[in-house]
Amino acid sequence: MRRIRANAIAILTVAWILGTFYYLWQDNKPQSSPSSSASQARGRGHGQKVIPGRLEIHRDDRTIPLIVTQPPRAEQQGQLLGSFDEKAYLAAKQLKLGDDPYKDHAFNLQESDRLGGERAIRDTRHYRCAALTYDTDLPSTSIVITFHNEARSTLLRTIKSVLMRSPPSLIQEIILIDDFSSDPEDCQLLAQIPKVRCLRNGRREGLIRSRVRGANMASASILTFLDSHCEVNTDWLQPMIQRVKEDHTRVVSPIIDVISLDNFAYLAASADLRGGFDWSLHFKWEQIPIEQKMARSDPTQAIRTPVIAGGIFVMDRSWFNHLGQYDTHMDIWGGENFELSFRVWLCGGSLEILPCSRVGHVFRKRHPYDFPEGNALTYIKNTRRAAEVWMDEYKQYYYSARPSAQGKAFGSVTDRLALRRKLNCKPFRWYMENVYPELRVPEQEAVSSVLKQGGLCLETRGTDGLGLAECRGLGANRPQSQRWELIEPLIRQQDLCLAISAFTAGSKVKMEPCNTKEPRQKWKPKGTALQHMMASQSWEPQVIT
Ligand code: UD2
Ligand code: MN
Repeated sequence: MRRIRANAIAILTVAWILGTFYYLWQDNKPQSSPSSSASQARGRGHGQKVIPGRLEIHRDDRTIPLIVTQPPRAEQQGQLLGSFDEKAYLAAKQLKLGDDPYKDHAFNLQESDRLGGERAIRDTRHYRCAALTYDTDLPSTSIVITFHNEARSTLLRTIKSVLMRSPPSLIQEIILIDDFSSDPEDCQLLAQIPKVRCLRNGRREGLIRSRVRGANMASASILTFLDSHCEVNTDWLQPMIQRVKEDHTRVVSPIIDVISLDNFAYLAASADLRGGFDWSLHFKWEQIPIEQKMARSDPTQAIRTPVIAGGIFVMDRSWFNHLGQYDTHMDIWGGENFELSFRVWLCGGSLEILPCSRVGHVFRKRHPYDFPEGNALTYIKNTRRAAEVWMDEYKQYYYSARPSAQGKAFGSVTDRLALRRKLNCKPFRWYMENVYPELRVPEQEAVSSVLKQGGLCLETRGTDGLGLAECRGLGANRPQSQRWELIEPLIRQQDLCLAISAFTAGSKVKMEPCNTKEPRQKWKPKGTALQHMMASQSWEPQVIT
């Protein structure tokens, strides 16, 4: 008996070793034709696809540090750029000796120019992304890039990286909108590149109206927006078009990698971030909430995001038009990303970040261009419009966080409110509860009170017990157990909330972990009393602040 067991263990061990070797060999097998995208496995499965020159350094949750995307071979260059003379274009505008390389663009122009029209960059995706496959009949896209006095080298790298690192069949056209840059020649010259069209604004419009102009002349069914100082990475486009093809109401963006404004190094951004904001409508990157992070078993999965950064995203053209494009009364820069994000979520769509799509962007510390109405006033006008149209009663928190916005001109929002009604969009409360529950309503809004019934005060006892007792202390001397925070619709004590036990008459109240989605925890003030919002009976303690 013992020998049989020993034999079985030995056989299993050998099988396991062989299996491991086979797996590693499979993963490491060289590919026959390195650059052929046709060699990609078909279908949407997770079929084994082997990457050219891939080195076997897999560290889970890390990117592969040793793969760089290849620049195109010399013979491809001709086809890529047609009659466009890259050398002459770049040479015509060079930094003069002694000039400050940061002055005109708020990044180091000397470093950018040194790189020229293209370069190899590191493939920053999680290694599992390379094994994903996409439909072979993905629809093509019109790329829309608006620019105002962009540096020649960064703009050309944006365009060339798109042409080099996208399957040609997916690029219908690249539409450039020159937003009244000082030199009209950039637009004329770049339009010599195959697939590139360039429109020049007759006056400065800002990025919002410029993008709408670009979108209106697009001929593909899908729109892709890019800033004018990006470099797209390997297979950046397919994941985004795939998601939009599967559901046209999705608006998707890549992980935005960082191109250093000083030395132009291409740096991988964290894959655990999503877009968020504070009540002053200041955009920030934030960690994915821990529960969502724990639930993510597949690092290639889309990440739901409350807002997008704004510059780089893919959206179905009909859906963009149906939802009202952009608010074209917003000027120059800023706020349009909130307006679009709120509108998409509230009017039936969703926003996501796709970790398998990576695009580098030069993040800057200041605007290198002027704002005709001033930077601050323009940002206030744009964000006020977003708040007035979409934020309902929550706009009060925007005004408290940005008091300077009060009384400032923002024009009429009648048309946008009509659009919101026409599209039958949800209230902002829905967004707060379902999309961005992590955005806390400011604490100062909380009223700390006692809850009185029949002359006695409601107090917590132990971990979740409740009872009525003699009221003790006044103001700051009031004990914690009798101190309640009313943050509509919740009645809180730290992380616990007052809830009814059941929706039946006479049911008791109890304490449980706060959850804004839990109907048993929802209360509303009614005169000096509190009433449960859903229950047929009402439990009405007196509130004394
Ligand atoms: C971020 C977005 C940007 C936009 C902005 C908020 C990313 C990577 N970038 O700011 O796309 O959503 O937030 O409004 O998410 N431009 C014009 N006309 C102007 C001003 C700017 O065409 O009057 C162009 C500019 O050349 C650039 C784009 O608009 O291509 C965005 O401007 P930015 O790069 O200064 O904005 P950024 O990246 O700081
Ligand atoms: Mn930018």
